[in-house]
Amino acid sequence: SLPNDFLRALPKVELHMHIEGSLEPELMFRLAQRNHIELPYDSVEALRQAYDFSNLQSFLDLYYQGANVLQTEQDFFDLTWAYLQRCRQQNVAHVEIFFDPQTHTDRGIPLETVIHGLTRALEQGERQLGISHGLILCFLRHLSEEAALDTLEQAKPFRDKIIGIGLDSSELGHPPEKFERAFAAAREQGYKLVAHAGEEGPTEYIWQALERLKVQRIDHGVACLEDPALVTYLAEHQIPLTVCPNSNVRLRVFDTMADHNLKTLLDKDLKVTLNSDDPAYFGGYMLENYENVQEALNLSRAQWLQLSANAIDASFASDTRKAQLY
Ligand code: ES4
Ligand code: ZN
Repeated sequence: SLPNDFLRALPKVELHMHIEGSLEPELMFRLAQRNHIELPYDSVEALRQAYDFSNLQSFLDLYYQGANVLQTEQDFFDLTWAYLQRCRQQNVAHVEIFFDPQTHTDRGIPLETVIHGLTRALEQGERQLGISHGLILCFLRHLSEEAALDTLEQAKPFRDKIIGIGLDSSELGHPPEKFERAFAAAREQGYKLVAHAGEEGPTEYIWQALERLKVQRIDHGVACLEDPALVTYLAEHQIPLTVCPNSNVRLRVFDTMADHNLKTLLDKDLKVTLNSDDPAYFGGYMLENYENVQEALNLSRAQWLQLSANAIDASFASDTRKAQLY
C-alpha cells in the first residue's frame, strides 16, 4: 500500500474530459435560474438521484438535457473555471478538454460564444493557476458526416484555439468509418486526431479509428483485449488509451471496479492513461478516479508512476512543457 498523500500529490495530466460533463448539479441549477430555464427536477438531490445509468445512451440523454442551461459566454466561462479549480485542488497541471459544439450550435448558440467562454477560462487558468491546456473539438457521431464537415468549416476562424478533433456520443451503430472524410479534412488542416472507440463498441471500431481516421490516441479502448492482434499493434506502436475507470463502472462497461481490466492493460505494456470523462456525472474528478482504482486494484507505486508518465508522453503539450511536467 501507498503513503497516505501519494495519489493526491502525484502531478496529473487529464486527456479525456468532456467539459459539458463537468457541469455539477449545483451549477446546472444556478445557470437554469440565471437563464430562466425550467429543469425537469425539483432539486439538486433529485437530479443527482437520476444519475443511475444502465449504459452509455441512458447517460447521454441526461448529459444533453443538462447542457441546455449553457447559454452565454459567461456560462461557458463559469463551467470551465469551476473545472480548473478542481484541477488546482487535485494537482492536475495539464488538461486537454473535449467540447461538443453541435450540442450548442444546434440549439442556436453561436460557436463563437462557446469557444470564447472556454478559452477565456483556459487562458486565465494558464496565467493564474499555471495549468496548461489544449482544446479538442468533438464531432457527435450520432449526427451525419455532413454535419461534422459543416462544424469543421465553422471552426476555421478559431483554428488557433483548437489543438485537435475527436469523435464522441453514441458509439454502437456509428462506426468511425462514417467520419473518414471529415477526419481526412481535419488532418489536412493540421489538427491532432483522437476518437472514442471500444468503450461499448467492438474491437473493429478501434481498428477503424486507427486505420481509417488515423487517430493518434484512442479514447477508452478497453474492449481491445478481445483481439490479441490489436493488443500487439497498440503495444508496438504505443498508441495511448485514455481510460476512464469511474465512467466504465457507472456506464456498466464493467460490473465493479474490481472487474476493470486496467491491470491487464498495464501488464500488456499498453500506453494507458487515467481520466475522469464526465466528472459531474460519474462520481468525481481525477483524484476520485485514482482513489477508486487504488481501493479496488491496489496498484504499485511503479504502476502509478507509469500511468503518470504515460499521460505526459501521450499529451499534445510541447516538448518544453512536457519536460516541465515530468
Ligand atoms: C461521453 Cl462517456 C462518453 N462516451 C461517449 N461520448 C461521450 N460524450 C460525453 N461523454
Ligand atoms: Zn468520453
